[in-house]
Amino acid sequence: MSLLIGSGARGALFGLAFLAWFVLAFGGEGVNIWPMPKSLSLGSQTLYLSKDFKLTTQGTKYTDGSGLLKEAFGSMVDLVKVNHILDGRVPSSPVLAGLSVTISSPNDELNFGVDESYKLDVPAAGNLTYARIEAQTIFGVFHALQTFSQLCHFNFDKRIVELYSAPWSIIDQPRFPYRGLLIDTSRHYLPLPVIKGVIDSMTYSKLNVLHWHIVDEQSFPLEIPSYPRLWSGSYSYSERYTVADALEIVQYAQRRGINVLAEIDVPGHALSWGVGYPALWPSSECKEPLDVSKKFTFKVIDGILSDFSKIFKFKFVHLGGDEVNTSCWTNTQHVKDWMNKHGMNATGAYKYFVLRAQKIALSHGYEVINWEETFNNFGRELSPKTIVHNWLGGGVAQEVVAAGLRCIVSNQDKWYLDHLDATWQGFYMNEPLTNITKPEQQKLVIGGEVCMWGEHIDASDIQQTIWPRAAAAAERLWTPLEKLANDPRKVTGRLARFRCLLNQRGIAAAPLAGPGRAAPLE
Ligand code: CP6
Repeated sequence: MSLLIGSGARGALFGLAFLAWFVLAFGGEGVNIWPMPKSLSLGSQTLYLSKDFKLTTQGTKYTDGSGLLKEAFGSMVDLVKVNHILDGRVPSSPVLAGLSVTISSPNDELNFGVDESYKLDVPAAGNLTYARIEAQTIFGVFHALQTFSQLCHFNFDKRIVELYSAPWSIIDQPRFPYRGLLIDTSRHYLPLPVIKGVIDSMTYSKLNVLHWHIVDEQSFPLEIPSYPRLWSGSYSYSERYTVADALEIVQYAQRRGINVLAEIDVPGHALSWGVGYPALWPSSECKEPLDVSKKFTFKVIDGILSDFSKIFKFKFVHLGGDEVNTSCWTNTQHVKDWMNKHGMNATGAYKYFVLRAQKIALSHGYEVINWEETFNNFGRELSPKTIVHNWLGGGVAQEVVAAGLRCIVSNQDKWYLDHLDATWQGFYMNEPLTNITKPEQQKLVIGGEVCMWGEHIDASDIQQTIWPRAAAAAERLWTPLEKLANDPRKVTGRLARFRCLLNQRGIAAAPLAGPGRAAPLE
């Protein structure tokens, strides 16, 4: 008898624990959208997509002259496998006939701060009705299509596309205008199809900036017509990008609502430039930072940024400026003489370099992003348009916005994907506005970026190293603060499902955690 009571109590305890896990993991919400929209309501009816699922447009302002809308709709239809529906299998009712799209701005130019908001309404009952998307721009429609695709799933048993929990009413917009992912093609070359795969995967979690860290000390893979020997610093003839390749990436990204931020990291991290132009090295004994004393150095930077301005149309360019070790300058006689002549110490020469490079970029119509050391050393002496890119662990964002400059957050302890021991929970919980309370200062934090440095990854494992952790950060950057979970366990089930979706779409996203249940409670 006592045994029985005991096991009954244990059973009840187990039941309670299971319930607690279930509520935490799934929140009872039944919504499988990642990242979570700003606001939504849902019902309980299942709809079926017509085998002849159609796109129609309302209003006359947006003409889709560039075919962007048609292309995005076609991609969405492919994702949800409308073409796999078997003839005669769609039930007679309730069938969704298609999507009706209204875009209020005729402009389809992508740049920073473009309106990405949308409304998505899916009706319930009725037959051959249309779901409705309303957006200011085509880029809002792109996000709406991604959300719509996540309401659908292919039923392999019946061979039809089901849409769950109609009617839906979703109002959505991003919390931050800058939601980035860094890739690094200097440490390991990444073939074009791999970069395109990364761009595809970014659209699924609504990231909108591909930060292309193209060149660094190890290799210079990009063709620069103004200085055609620069790409002599590539690893090999095949590990190169022509101007046409770079344009192809930029256009591929743009057509999916993603801007490409190009970087040259100067004056440190630029050793490979001197393979083709050894005059850029202070001496053959020490080859970086770039020789600050030569006019030629700045002529080359001017040539690169002039060529960039024809390829990279994003309003920002990244000029690096991190990890500058000036000992090569102070140990090289002609550089030392030059610094003496101009009354500069090593830090002064570093500042001179950063500010001069900024002026060159501004002259080509760019606004400049620099890694945070430039702010830590030179503060308000930087161009007031500078965006400071955080990466060190110290929480510099607070000081940057207090100085009136804009900031991008990439805290290496939280958002560096090359740190393999950084968990998705840590990615989810990294709050860009930590300790920033004044609304006018909050606005200066334009967003954040996860960084996939390339020293230890290449084409073989980049996707599984990026995902699903980048998706955790993507929700932090997209979803309003009050809708974000305060405990990552509350989103485990939804994120686990999203990463399965990535797998189904051909993205090699890694499992959330070790063996067994997707996320252990403790
Ligand atoms: N390359 C460049 C890097 C890093 C940075 N800049 C880096 C530094 C420390 C870590 C990871 C990456 N590999 N050009 C710093 C912005 Cl832990």
